[in-house]
Amino acid sequence: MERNIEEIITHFDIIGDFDGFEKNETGHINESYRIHTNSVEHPGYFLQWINNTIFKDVDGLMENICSVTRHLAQKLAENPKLDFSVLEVIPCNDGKNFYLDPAGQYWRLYTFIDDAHGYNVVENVEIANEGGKAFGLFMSLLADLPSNGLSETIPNFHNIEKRLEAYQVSLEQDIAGRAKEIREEIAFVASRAEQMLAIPALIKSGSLPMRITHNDTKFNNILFDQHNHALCIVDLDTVMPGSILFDFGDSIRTGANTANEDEQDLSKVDINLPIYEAYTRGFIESTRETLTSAEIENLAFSARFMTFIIGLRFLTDFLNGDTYFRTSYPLHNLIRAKVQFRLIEAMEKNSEIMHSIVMRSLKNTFSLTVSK
Ligand code: GN1
Ligand code: MG
Repeated sequence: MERNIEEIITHFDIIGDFDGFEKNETGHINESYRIHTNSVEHPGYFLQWINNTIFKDVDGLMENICSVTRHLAQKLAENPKLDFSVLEVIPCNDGKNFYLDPAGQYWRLYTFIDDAHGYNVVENVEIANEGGKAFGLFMSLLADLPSNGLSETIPNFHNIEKRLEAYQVSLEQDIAGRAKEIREEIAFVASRAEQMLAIPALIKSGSLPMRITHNDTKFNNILFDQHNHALCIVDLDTVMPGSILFDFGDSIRTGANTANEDEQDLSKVDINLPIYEAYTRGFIESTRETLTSAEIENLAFSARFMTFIIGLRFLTDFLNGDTYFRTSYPLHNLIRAKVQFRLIEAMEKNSEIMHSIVMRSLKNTFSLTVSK
C-alpha cells in the first residue's frame, strides 16, 4: 500500500520538522518507520502502522500501552538504580494517542531509541542473561498495575485449545490446497497436542496465576545499548493478562534457538543450553519473589509449549494461504513451522536438564529488589 509518511507525521506533536524516513523490516504484523527530523536535540521518532485486521480494538490497545508505559515510567523514576527505559508515546496534535487517516489506517508514534540494537540470534551468555533480567523485570514492575484495567487486545492469544480448533478447521477446509504438503507436520501436531493441554488445565484450576505479561517476548523485542546492557522492552501491542510461562517460553523459543525462526537448513536448529541457562538465571533473578510452585514446575516446559503454539499458528496460516503473518516466499510459513517443531524435538531430548537448570538457578540467584 502507498503510504504518505511525511503527511502522516504532520498529525503528530513532534519537535522539529520531518527530514526523511527509513522503513524497518522487522515484525510480521505491523509496519515500522524510523523518522528523521531536523532537530539536533531530538533523536527522531518511530512511526508504526497498526494492523487493524489483527488488532481490532486500536483504542483499547493504545489505552493499554499508555497505562503500561506510564506505570513503568513511574516505577523507573522511583528506582533509578535499575537503569532501564520505557517507550514514550507521542500524542497527536488533537491529544489522541493514535492517528486514524482518511483511508481508515491507524498510526502511532514513539520517540526513537537512539544507538540501540536487538538480536535475532543471541551471540553470547552475557546478552542472554541481560535479556532474561529485562523481561523478568518488565513483568515484575507491572505486578502492581491492576490487570482488570487492561483490554485483551487479541482474545485467546495463547489459548492452545482455540489454536488447535482453528488448525483443525483449516486442515479440513484446506482452502489453499496445501494440506498434502504437510503430512509430517500433521503427525507432529497430533502426537504432541495432548501434553500441551496440561497448561490450560493448570490455568483453569487457578494453579497458574494470571499476571500482566508481554505475550510477545521474542528476544529481538529487547533493545540493547552499545555496551550490551538491556535498555528497553518494545512491541507492547499484546501486553495484557497472561501467564508468566508465555513470556519465559517465547523468549527461549527465539533466544535459545541456534538458528533463525525461518532457517531453511533444519540441521542448524537446536537448543543452545548455555544461552538457555543464562537467560533462565536472569529471568529468575528478576521474578523469583513472585514465582509460584506451579510456575517453577512448568517453566522449562513452557519453552516447548510456546514453540508448539507458535509453530501451530505458522502451520495454520500456511494452510490458510498466508493471510496473517507477513511472508516473503510461498513456503515461508511452512519453514517457520518446521523450525519450531525441530526445536521442540531438541528441547524434548534435553527436558530433564532444562528443568534442572531452572531448579539450579533458583538456588543460585539472588533477587533484584524493586520498591513497590
Ligand atoms: C508476530 O510481528 P511480530 O514479529 O512482533 C506475532 C507473535 C509471533 C511472532 C512470530 C500479534 O510478532 O505472536 O510469536 O510474530 N504477533 C502477533 O515471529 O500475532
Ligand atoms: Mg509483536
